[in-house]
Amino acid sequence: MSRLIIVSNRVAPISEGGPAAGGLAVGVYDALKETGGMWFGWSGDVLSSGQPQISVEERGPVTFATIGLVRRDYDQYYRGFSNATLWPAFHYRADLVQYDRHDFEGYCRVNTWLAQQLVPLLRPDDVIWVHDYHLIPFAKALRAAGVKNRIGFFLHIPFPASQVLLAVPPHRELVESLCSFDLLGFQTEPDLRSFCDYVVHEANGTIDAPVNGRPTTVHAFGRTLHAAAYPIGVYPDEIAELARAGESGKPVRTMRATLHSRKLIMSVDRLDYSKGLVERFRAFERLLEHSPAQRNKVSFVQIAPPTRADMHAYQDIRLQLEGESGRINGRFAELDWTPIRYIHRQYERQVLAALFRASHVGYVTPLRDGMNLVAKEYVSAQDPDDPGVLVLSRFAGAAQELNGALIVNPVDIDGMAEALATALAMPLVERQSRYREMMAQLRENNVSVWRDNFMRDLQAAGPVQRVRKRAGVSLAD
Ligand code: ADQ
Repeated sequence: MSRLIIVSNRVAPISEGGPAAGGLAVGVYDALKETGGMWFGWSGDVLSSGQPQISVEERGPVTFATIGLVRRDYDQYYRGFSNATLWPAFHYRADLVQYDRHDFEGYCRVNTWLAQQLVPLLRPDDVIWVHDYHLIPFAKALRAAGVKNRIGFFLHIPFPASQVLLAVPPHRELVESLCSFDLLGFQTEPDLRSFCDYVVHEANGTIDAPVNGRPTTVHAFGRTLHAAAYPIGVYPDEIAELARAGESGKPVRTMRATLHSRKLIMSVDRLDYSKGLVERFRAFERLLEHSPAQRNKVSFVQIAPPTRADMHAYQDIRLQLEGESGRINGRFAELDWTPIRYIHRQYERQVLAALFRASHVGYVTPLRDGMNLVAKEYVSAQDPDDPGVLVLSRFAGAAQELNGALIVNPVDIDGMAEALATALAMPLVERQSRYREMMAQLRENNVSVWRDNFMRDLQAAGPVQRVRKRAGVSLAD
């Protein structure tokens, strides 16, 4: 049987049940621990001297193959092009895009180098699944090294509309590189449409209409490949079990004791400007402003561990949030009540699940998000007899599936404050029916379904075909 080789920028140091602030790590690990296979990528170490060496470690059914990065590579590939150019552009923040040609060269160089490190570990029938925006040129680099295996790519973040992608100077090279994969996976249909739109209108390619739910066939840059939407899921029943088990644990008991029967609004995100935290804080403030009856009756807990803390845009958002939470608490707090509890820590998955279950509202309002697993985890963790309500941004990929949520526009502060009020007052029968609808959807499209659908289509996609055009006819060789 073929081995599954997962390649991602960061190979998560995941211990079973431990904290993992990052959706890719959670989704990929859940998918891989069932099938077994190898997970290859950056160890997270940055070396100030010496040559990085691969370390290979077996942990149960998964082999972890990791390697460090030298400082220059980290700066250009990771901090530079991946996170100062691609991340803001793909989250529609063209205003935050920084571009340096040398960083793009470094990004391509590191992709080539990582691909060369992987080659000796590969077997001829391995199936290779590459993840996320750090590794767009990876298949092209593997092909240049002679690798003939099937190679798929899944983008965890949004794929932007063409006009936004054009803000990234080497947009054409990026899309051309994507076309070296055999199968491209996106989180949602709108992301897939944006990609196809670029292919047709900016790259002179063509798209065949999809047949019977099979992936779309794309012809571009002299290649034929396939593309489809594969919304990533969670294991809802596993999360429900974790939440039940964690309910009697100390963190939740302490939280309940300090709430004194007040209602709880709960948010958990990596601290990132794409997550809409400032707007979210202001909408909670608007709720308190317009509904005096809610004062001292509701607390908002925001858990947001800092990430990419060595980048300016992340330092800025952190300062801004500290200012906002201080200002709002100063305005409304009383001797026995702090309206916003803003916490920078990571928590174990069980503790988070139990906190979700103990809360009345899951408040998930990113400005843009590929999927947002927190929204799915929140619903999964609820008590079926007394479920909380999910308030969800229409710009999270999850909003395409979770019809039972109260859908909001994250820049509409009044609209979000109204949704919070509606959620806090929602009758039990309505909460239960919304919960049941969402839970059914989460069970139907869990993380195994995501993995199996992608793998089925990758196996069927076959190795990438080079297409020669002769007298208007495409011939595959
Ligand atoms: P992220 O942007 O990291 O993921 P998300 O999907 O919400 O966003 O996943 C975050 C994960 O980290 C969740 O599983 C959450 O429970 C966990 N987490 C967050 N804060 C934590 C904390 N304080 N302690 C412990 N765990 C914490 C990227 C994309 C998303 C996409 C995922 C998966 O940006 O859009 O949904 O990949 O594809």
